[in-house]
Parts: sequence; structure tokens; C-alpha cells
Amino acid sequence: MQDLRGITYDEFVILKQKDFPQAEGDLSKLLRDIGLAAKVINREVNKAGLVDILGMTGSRNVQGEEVQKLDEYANEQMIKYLRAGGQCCVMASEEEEDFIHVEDDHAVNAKYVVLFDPLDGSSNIDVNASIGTIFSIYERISVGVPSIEDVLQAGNKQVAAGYVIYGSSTILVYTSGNGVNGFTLDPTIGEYCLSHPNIKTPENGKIYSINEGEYNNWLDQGVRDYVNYCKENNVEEKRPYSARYIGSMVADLHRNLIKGGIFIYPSTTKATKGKLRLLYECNPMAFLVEQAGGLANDGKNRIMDAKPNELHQRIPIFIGSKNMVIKANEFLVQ
Ligand code: AHM
Ligand code: MG
Repeated sequence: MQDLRGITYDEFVILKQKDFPQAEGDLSKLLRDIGLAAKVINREVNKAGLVDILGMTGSRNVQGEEVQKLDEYANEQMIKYLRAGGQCCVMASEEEEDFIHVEDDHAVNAKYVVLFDPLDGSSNIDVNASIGTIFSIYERISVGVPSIEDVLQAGNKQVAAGYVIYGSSTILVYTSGNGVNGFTLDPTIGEYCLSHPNIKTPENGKIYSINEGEYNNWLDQGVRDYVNYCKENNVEEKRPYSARYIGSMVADLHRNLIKGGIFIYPSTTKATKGKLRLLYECNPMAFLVEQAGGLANDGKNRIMDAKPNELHQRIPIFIGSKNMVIKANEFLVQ
């Protein structure tokens, strides 16, 4: 197979389009629009540490402009670039109560729906930990005026999904259903370059990621039993496993995707249906992880087969290395 390492994201997306002779280039354009929005968000995220110098959020900066919260800024950029690109007729965001119908003339016949979390893990901004943008793309199913039905599609109907992690470097990872590829932003040329071709997640990992402070609040005893299993000594199975939890889904999942591991956000007494959102957090991550050879379920049923009922729906999630997810599930079935 041709070694494409180093090729830019934009070139790669166009190259992959050739695998689908009927493709008209709209999805490629849409993916590039998202990449562009993420570059603009990345620029602002990189300046986050300067906020104290330039002005606190909610106050005025030295130019007398209102300093915006980064998650609001990220939301605006995603909407702006997706709207300008003209490839999507419907958008939905964690930051918006309702879905957005793009009514601009150039988007009237647009065939895509984009759901996104513009800046996930934003509570980590202040401490300079990694955060990310997550996106999920569907074809519209409505005829005529777009409707909520376009947004409430099961994850198994996604045509593409991905995330951008703003970390020690900025990496865009995406799938369009034919494997997973990662591109690192080279700030000197302003391009994402293929750095992680054909990502496969290890079937057996050694990392478990869960907010263990909630140990006593997990609704399911099986989750406690599984976590205790992860901590037990077992030379053959190379246990105890390592606990790693940043509290930023993109960062936790990116690490586990590369190194192998399981990420769990279960039902708790406070979040009885889990905390994370099905449509723009769990489904896109599930698509990526499955494409990389892993699994994602709610403890029993596949995340991508869940039927969405509302835009901001939550769901418990067990996601990551195949054998770890299977093992964790065994503890839940009493
Ligand atoms: P956010 O969308 O408000 O940023 O919340 C989602 C984040 C995820 O990134 C992370 O996995 C989770 O919340 C952490 O939650 P907790 O602090 O309860 O462990
Ligand atoms: Mg979020």
C-alpha cells in the first residue's frame, strides 16, 4: 500500500473521495470546513494562558472588546465555518438548545447534518490540560424543510465522525467508515499532516479510565466489581491495570485509542442515565473506536444502535479495547 505519511488532511480527504465514484465532493468539502474551524479554535485555545494578561473572560480586553468564554467562541466558529461552507442544512451543538436550520440560499440543497461538541472538557482550560472538538456527520433524511428527524438518527447511520484534540500538539482524527486516520497540525505550514495512518486500537489494554471519586455513587455494583478487578494483582493478565483519568473525554479516549484501554462513564446517583451525550459525544467516539477495532456499548447494547429521542440525550458508556469492554460487560450481567 502506498505510504501516505506526511500527506495533508485536505489532500487525503480528496484522495479518499476517489474510493466512492458516486461522491460529488460535498463530504470532502465539509470535512475540510471542520478542519478549518478547528484551526481557528486551536489558535484561540493556544492563547488561553494569556487570558489573565489580555483580560478575564466576561471582562474587556486591552482593545476594549468583550473577552469571550472559549467554549462559546468555539461554538461560534463551528457554526460560522459550517454555514459558510454550504454543505450542511442542519447543525446541532452541545452549546445550543435547539438544532439550527441553515436557511442560506447556498445551503438549501445541502445534504449533510453535522452534530458537534465545540469544546469538550472545557473545565480543563484553566489548567492547560487537553480539550477537544467532537463532530458527527449524517446525510439528511427529510425531504423539503429539514426537521428534528435529521438530527435524531442512530449512530449506525453516521457517514463520518471525528475529533480534534488540542494537546501538546493538535491532532485531527477522523473516520468515514473505512478505517481511522490521525493528522497532526504542523503550525509552521498551518496544515494537518498524516501522522497516525490506519489507527488500530489494541485488543487488550492496560488502562482503565473512570471518575473513581464517584465509586460509591455508581448505580451498578458491577462497575465497582470491575474496577476492583482492574486493581487486583494478576501476573499473567498483567494486572493491576493503570488508572488514567483526565476528565476530558477527547484526551482520555485519544490516549486509550493509541495505547489500549477502557473508558467508562456509567450511571451514577447524580447522572442516572450517565453524563455524556449520545449524539455528539458518544456516537462519534463509538464510530471511531469501532472503526479502530474496539467496542462501545452502554454496558449491554451497542451505542451506535441506540435510538435517539432527544437532542441532548445522555447515555452510559463503556468504550475502548475490545476484550476490556467485553470483560467489563461480564461484571454487569449478574
Ligand atoms: P462537558 O461537555 O461539559 O465538557 O463535559 C463532558 C466532560 C467529558 O469530557 C469528560 O469525560 C466528563 O465530562 C468528565 O466528567 P466528570 O468530571 O464527572 O468525571
Ligand atoms: Mg461535552
